[in-house]
Amino acid sequence: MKTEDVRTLYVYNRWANQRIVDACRPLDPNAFARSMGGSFGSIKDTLAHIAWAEWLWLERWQHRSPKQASLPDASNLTAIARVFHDVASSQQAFIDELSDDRLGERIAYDNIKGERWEYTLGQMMQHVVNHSTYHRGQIVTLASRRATTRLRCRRCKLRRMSDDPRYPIGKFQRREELSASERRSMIDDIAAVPTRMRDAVTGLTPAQLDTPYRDGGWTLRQVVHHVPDSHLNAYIRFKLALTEDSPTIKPYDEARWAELADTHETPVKTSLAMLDALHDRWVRLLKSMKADDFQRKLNHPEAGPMTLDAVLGLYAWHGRHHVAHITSTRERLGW
Ligand code: NI
Repeated sequence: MKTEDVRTLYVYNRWANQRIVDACRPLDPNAFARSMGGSFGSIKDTLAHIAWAEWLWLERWQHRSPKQASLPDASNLTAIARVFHDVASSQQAFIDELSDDRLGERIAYDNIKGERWEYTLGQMMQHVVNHSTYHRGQIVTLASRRATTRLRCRRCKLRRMSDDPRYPIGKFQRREELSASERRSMIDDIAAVPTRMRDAVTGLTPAQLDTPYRDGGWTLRQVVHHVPDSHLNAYIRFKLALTEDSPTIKPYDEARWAELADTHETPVKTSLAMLDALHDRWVRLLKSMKADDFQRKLNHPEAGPMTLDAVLGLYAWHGRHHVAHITSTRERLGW
């Protein structure tokens, strides 16, 4: 961690806090303070917790260990917004005096319970932003549970992302050519799917797996089995396009596949094992491809000609999309 990184991180943090405070302004005070489950229950208390934690850590950076476990006044948005403003000014003054050496300095403090802890200043400063990001995410979840308390955040598309349960991460945006770093990050997304899917279903009971992710939608079990169905096709499409000249690929009827008996009868763990094995080979193949290979095309009878960059983007989105069906259902139902 360098001073420059800290500066960038806190510019982002200030911007994100401001966005979330602004997004709360149109909420009526009842919706703002209503308890809806989650760590702190209401949007107000979650927001107050973020502001309090930023204040508390700022104190600790300066070798103080306050024991105050909440804000003195968190009665309304104006009071909380004032704390954000004051803390951000003091953080900025602190950051202006910062040096790379100081970031490595170890600071001991007593937490609220009086226990002694010690971290480097750099670790503490990074922690604060992580912590605020985590709870800002909770506020978005709380707000999206109630259509009337929807947060509007055009820049991060939060509103659109939480609007339609069919598209928890938004719709796929097709692009025919990707940069090398975009490809790397999409290949990483594909490589992560088996683990993310396993984490997403861990601890679910058979009855929970048989719950649809939305009214009239697939059950969570069908979602899990659909992903290897789809990704087996994807793997074959890549191999066809890499070995033939603009091959026409075979679409499949995903809805009818998801109704076949194996979808209902196969344990989820079988599909997780399929994903492990399939993604292992698929990711090796993707990592072996040169930039030119990603411009090879296949012909989709419905979508038309597509580059392998576009197909890569589609499946990087697709894995995240279906994992989010499960994680958003768990969040919504408090599982
Ligand atoms: Ni799908």
